[in-house]
Parts: sequence; structure tokens; C-alpha cells
Amino acid sequence: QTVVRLEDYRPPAYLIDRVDLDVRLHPSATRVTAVLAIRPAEGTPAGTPLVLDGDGLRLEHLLLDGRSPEPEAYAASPVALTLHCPPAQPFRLEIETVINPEANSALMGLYRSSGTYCTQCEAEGFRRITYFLDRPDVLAVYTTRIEADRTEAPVLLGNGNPVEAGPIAGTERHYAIWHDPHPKPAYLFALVAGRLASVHDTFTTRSGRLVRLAIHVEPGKEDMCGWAMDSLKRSMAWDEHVFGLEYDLDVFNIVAVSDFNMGAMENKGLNIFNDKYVLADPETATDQDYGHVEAVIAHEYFHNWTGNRITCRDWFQLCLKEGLTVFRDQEFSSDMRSRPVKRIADVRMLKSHQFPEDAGPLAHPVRPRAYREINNFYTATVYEKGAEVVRMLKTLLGAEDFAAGMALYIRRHDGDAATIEQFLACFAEAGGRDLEQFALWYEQAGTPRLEVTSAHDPDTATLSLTLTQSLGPTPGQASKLPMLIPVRLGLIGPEGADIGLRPRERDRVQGDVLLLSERSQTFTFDGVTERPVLSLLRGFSAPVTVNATPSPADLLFLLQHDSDPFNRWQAAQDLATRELMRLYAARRKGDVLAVDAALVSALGDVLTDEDLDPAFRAQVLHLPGEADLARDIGRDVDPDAILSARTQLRHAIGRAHGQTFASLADRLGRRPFAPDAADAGERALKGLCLAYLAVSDQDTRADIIARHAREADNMTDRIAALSVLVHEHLAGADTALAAFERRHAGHPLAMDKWFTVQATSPHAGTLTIVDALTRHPAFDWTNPNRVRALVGAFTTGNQSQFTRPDGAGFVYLGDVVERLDQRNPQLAARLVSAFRSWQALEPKRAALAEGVLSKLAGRATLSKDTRDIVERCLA
Ligand code: B3K
Ligand code: ZN
Repeated sequence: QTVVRLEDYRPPAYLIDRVDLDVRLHPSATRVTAVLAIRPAEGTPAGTPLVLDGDGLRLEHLLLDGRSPEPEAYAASPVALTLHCPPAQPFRLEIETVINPEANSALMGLYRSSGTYCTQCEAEGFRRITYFLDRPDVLAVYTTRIEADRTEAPVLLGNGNPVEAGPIAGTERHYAIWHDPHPKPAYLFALVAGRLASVHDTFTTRSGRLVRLAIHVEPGKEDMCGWAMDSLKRSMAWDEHVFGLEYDLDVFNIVAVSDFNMGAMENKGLNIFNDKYVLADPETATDQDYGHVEAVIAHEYFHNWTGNRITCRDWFQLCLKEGLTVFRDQEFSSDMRSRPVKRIADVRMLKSHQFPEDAGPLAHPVRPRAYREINNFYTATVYEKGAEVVRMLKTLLGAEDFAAGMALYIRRHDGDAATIEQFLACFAEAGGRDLEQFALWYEQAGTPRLEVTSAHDPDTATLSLTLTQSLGPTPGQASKLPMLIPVRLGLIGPEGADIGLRPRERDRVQGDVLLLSERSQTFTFDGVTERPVLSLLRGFSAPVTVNATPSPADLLFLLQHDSDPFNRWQAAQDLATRELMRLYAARRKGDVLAVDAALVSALGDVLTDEDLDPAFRAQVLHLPGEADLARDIGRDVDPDAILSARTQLRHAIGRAHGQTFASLADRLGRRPFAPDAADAGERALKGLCLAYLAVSDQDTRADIIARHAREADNMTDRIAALSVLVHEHLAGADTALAAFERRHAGHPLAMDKWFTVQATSPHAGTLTIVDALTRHPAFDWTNPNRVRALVGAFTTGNQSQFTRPDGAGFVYLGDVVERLDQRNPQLAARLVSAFRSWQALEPKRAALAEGVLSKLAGRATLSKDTRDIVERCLA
């Protein structure tokens, strides 16, 4: 397999200025004519061959400046069209290919989803439509003519603005022409054609452009588009307000399809979405779904500037658009909702998805240096850690200089295919900073570890704080350089109030942010008369792990007093983690210890603190997950001992506060459903209360929870109650499952939740149920959402059962991957990544996982996508 390396990047020898596409749609034989206006790039020697990319293509016709070239002048294969000696002057190439959308099960290129024609071109799907310079630094202006059967596809959508449309006389067919004036790389090309219904609205930009907005969905789903449309309009207004960025076309179309490999795609003027991130109503979508719809709609919209107007020079720069755009959508959601709760949720996500990636065989830098299959690099590291890096940049520069850097980036690079270096240069210039060391965040993989020690001297009223950073080896990177780590710090006095910081090393402290740049640095603070409690890494100011060993009393103090809500939450997590580790260590030795009563009572105080936002209380009471604990344990992990430790602590909390959980569950979230953050927060706390009630000793607990499942008037409450019934094996679980199934049988996205609830049940027997559910009428191996909801949920959301000591979970995943790999390599590769932490497991389980991976590696027919993950896991 060929490895693509960053250091091998060369600018393209030829450029394509204009693309005129004519796509005559047919289910199995779509005819694509591409007319390309090509010219040699400056400095390209005459006679340099032109190699256009293809993937599974067959050339039907070729014209060079209107004439058929001699057969020896070119060569065509499924993967390339080569002109051996193209003209030295600009020329026109007309290429005809015929493709089969119906047979396209990889969902890359032009395919059909429930009868709708749609495309997915990022990263390298355009080459499955026509031969092209399919690389992000070749930007062209596209005009697309789409032609289709009028009844099969009454709606025809392309990038940019509509130009003309009409019937084709004497036939059953019609056409539409779309023109996108903004030069773009091929990965942003899209077309959609089908029988679609739509909802419409308008948005007027602040400079007065009237934009027609539309969301296109399967007929009958129009009522479920309101939230997405509302989110879109809020995104458009927010980007103007916060970043000064306006929309630049007359129309903005969103299409929801049910077969989609990922979340959504930011094609210029024509965003295509997994329907899961568009459709929402209280009956079928949870508060979490509402939050995701809002965030993904915003994310794709924000790409219009960070991704489309300024794109990536090459795929190594993927985080240039993804990290930045995730940062932007996180900021948007924070402004729409509670900022601390959003931050907590994002950090939870980062720690549970990105930290394990960074700690295992799939670790890679935010900007990778090499890949075999680029689709495998749309990762938590590129996206979520990429966003953290942008967030640190803002922390280091301050809001004002950061805004100036962004403005400069947009001004200077509009229309460019840019690099991380160019991006950073804008901030270095705007902020008058040297960002050379900071750039290591893009280069070095792994999660840095911070050791913190402190000494307080009451005589001199000083506090000295020593921070030491370390970063372990990751694949391909044996040793690392120290990074620039912004550590936001609070010192809290005995009364619980913050003490103003008076640092001696003034040039190394910026406001409340310590700039750690050496391997080890000591910071001294004056005027600290009494021993303060340290609040370290406030707001999670850097994606690192902290080893500071505060006393349990200090953690309890932080939980009660920290003015930084994030660190209040972090203190609770640290306390719980510590306790869980203690219980775990005992269980590994066959002992069972008593649970620490102080922790249980402190959590009870948070639970009943009516001054705190319910959503925040829910986050505090939500214990670290099994996978979080596995990550912290790091080696020789026994998932069963983790599960029992966690179960033990949950039961202790449930028993201690059973009455409170029961009364809160009864009292909370009784207003008619509205998706706003305040109501969602109440429902989150209610769901959490039900989960603890289930493990309390309240006699009527099963009845209460079953009643919640029965009487819920929205999906959030219904699924919360159902999952408690199922996961705790309570009486009424089967009845509730059956009722849910009857109620939602016709709604695949709701049934996905039904699959997930069962797949994530931590009981022996779950694997058998998962397997049986693959034969349920609502299940469909060809739909990625179904597969992820059932098999993906089992392998990534049910640690103890996936890693069963007999290895059956591993074998099952291996079989599923083999079954899906030929059909949909991207989906198979995504699923097989669930093996990524296998080396941290205790030796018996690790050997069983390795066996399955080795067996997969031995399959000659494995796709490039899956082989890449499997071999990296084994390396
Ligand atoms: N840019 C797309 C992801 C494309 C994934 C290709 N395998 C969605 C997004 O990040 O907005
Ligand atoms: Zn994105």
C-alpha cells in the first residue's frame, strides 16, 4: 500500500479553471460529460504528462480541444487518465464516463439513498464520477447541468445558484443548470436529485443579500425540519455577529438523506446531511439530538468560510478547516446554551474519544505527516483536539488579538488553499507573537502529562508551584520536545474566594494563565498569606492530563467553592475517579471495600443545591464512564472489575439518596416539551435521578421508572426511563421495550435508539441479543446509521460485554467487519477502530483481540481502509 507523505507535497503541474458538467442521471447508467478548461501551472515544463485521478471509472469518450486524440497520446485505466504530452497552452478536455449510482454501496461519489441521487466527494469521491485533478489545491468554477426523469427526480439541486431549468421536449425528462461562481476544490462538488419535499425560509445578510433557504427531506418529514431551519438562521446571524462573516450565494440548500457515512457534508451552497442531524421533533428526538442538530447545522454552515472560501492545500491540513470549524461550532453552542455545561460536555467527549486514540496504536498528530487512506483521518484528534489547539491559541492571544488574527486569516487567504503555517502566521502577526513552539501542538501526537507540586511558605507569604511536562512516545515519534502549555490557574483562600495572582515571573504569566514552555518550571506567587487550594487548568485550558495529588479535602473544597464551574465538575470527577480506582484495585485482588461516605454525601449536596443549574448538577453526578476508567488505568485493564467498581459506587449513591432521587424525578421537567437548554437541563437531571433511583432501596422504584417510560410525552424522558429499565434488568423492561417498538416501528431514527439501549446493556447475553436484533425487520446492514446504532453501540458503548473474557465480542466484530468491508469500506474501518485500545487490556483479553485482528490482517481481500486500521492496530 502506498503511503502519502506531507514532505512529498508538490504544487499541481496543471490547473483546472472551469468545469462544465453534464450529468444525465440514470439508476444504473448515469452519463457524465465533463468539460475541463485546463492550463499548465507556471513553471511546468512543456511535455509534462497530465495525470487525472479516477476510481473505478471507464472512459467512454475523450476530446482534446474538440478533437479525438490519437490512441497513443493518452492512456485510460480505472484509476487514471493520462495525457502523455498535453498542449503547452490552455486547452479543453472533454471526458465522458458512465457510472452506476445504484451499485455504489460505498456511499462515496454518486449514489442513491432511498431512491434519491446524491453525492459525497470528500475526501476523494469526485474521481468516482469523472477523471479529475482530485486534490484540494485545484480550484475551479463549476457549472453543472443535471438531467433526470421528471417523475423519478422532480427536484434537481447543484452547487451555487440556480441558472435555468425546464422540461426536455418530447421526453419524460427535465434538466436544471446550476452555477457556482466561487472557485472550489472537487471535494466540495455536490448534486442531489429525487422526489423530495422541502421547507423554505429566508435570511437577509447584514449587507442586504436576501438568501433563500431550503431544507429538502423525504416527503412526510417536513414537520421535522423546524429546529434545523431555526438553527441555520441562528448560525448565519451568529457568524456575522461574532466573526463578521456573511453568506455569499442567493440560495442555501440542505438535503437530508438516510444513507450517509458520517454526519454531514459542507458542499458549497448544498449541504448534504445524515438525516439524523436534520430531523427533530419531541416524539422522536432527544435533547441531545436537538443539540447535535443545532451543532452540526452550524458546523457545516460555518465551513462556508473556514473550509470552502479558504480550503486546505492538501489533506494533511485537514485540521485547518475541521479543528477551526469545530471550535467555531462549540463557541456557537456555548452562546446558545450554558457555556460551562457545554464545556464540560465537550471535554467529556474529548477525554473519552480523543485521549484513548492518543494513547493507543492509532495515535497521530493533529496534522498527520503520512497516511495510507485519508478517510481514516477524520478523527477525534483532527477534529476535537484540533479545536482545542485553536482554543489554546485564543487563550494565549486573548480575545482581541485572536479576533484580529482570524480577520487577517480571512482577508489574506480568502480564495486560497492554505496551510497550518499560513494560519498560524496570521495570529503571530496580529498578536506580535512567536508561535514556533506552539506549532508543536500540530506536530506531536499524544496527550501531555503535567506533574504539579506546590509549596506554601507562610513566613514569606509565597506559594511556589512547579509544573513539569512529559509526553510519551507515539507511533513514529519516539521522543518529544516540550510544548507551550497554557495553564489557567486559580488560588482559592480558606474562605472560598479567589486570591489575586501576584506572580514573580511576570513574563511567564498572562492574567491567570501560566505559560509553561520548559520541561519544568517554577512559578512563585507573593502575598499568599494562608495556604491556598489550587484550582489547576481552569476551563480545561489545555488538552493534557494533570497529576497533582490534591488531598480529598481539597477536592471537596474545590467542588464546593471553585468560582470556575468547570473545575467544580472536574473536582467531582477526580474524587469519583480516585474512589473508583480504589474499589477497582481491591476487586482485582478479590476484595470488596466499603464506599467512601464523604464522597457520597458531597454528591448529595450538589444534587440538592437549588442554586445550581440542573444540567450542571447532572454532569457532576454523572460518574466517569467505564472507558474513562480504563484509559486512566492504562495497562492490564480488567473491564469486569471496572464495571463492578462502578456499579458498587452507583449503588452506594443510589441507596444514600434514594428519597431525593425519587422526589426530584417526580418534580423535575414537568413543563410541556421545549428544546431550550433550561428545560433540557431539567430532563437531564431527571433522567439521572431515575438511573440512581433504580439502584436505590426504594420499594416502588421499578414501578416509578416504568411509569415514566409509559407516560413520557417526549423521547428524552422515554428513552431515559427505558434504558434504566433495560440496563438494570427491572421488572417492566420487556413491556417497555415492546411498547417502544410498537410506537416507533415506522421511524428508523427512533428505532436506532431502541437498538442502542439493548446493545449497551452491561449483562451477559447482550451479544446474543445484538446478534438476534440484526434479524429484526427494522435493522438493515446497508444503512450506516442502523449498523452504528446496534453494532457500533455495542463495541464502543459497552466495554464489559465487547471485551468479554471469552473473546466472543471481538470475534463478532471481526465477522461484522468482514461482512461489511467489501460493501462499505469506510463503515467497516470505522467499526474496526473499536479495537484501538486492545493492548491496554489484561493479557488474556489482549491475546484474543490480537487474534481477531491478525485473522483480519490475513484476509487478502481486505479494503485499503480497513487494512490500514488493522495493521496500525497491530504495529
Ligand atoms: N467535511 C465532512 C467530513 C467528510 C468525511 C469524509 N470521509 C464533514 C464535516 O466535517 O463537516
Ligand atoms: Zn467539518
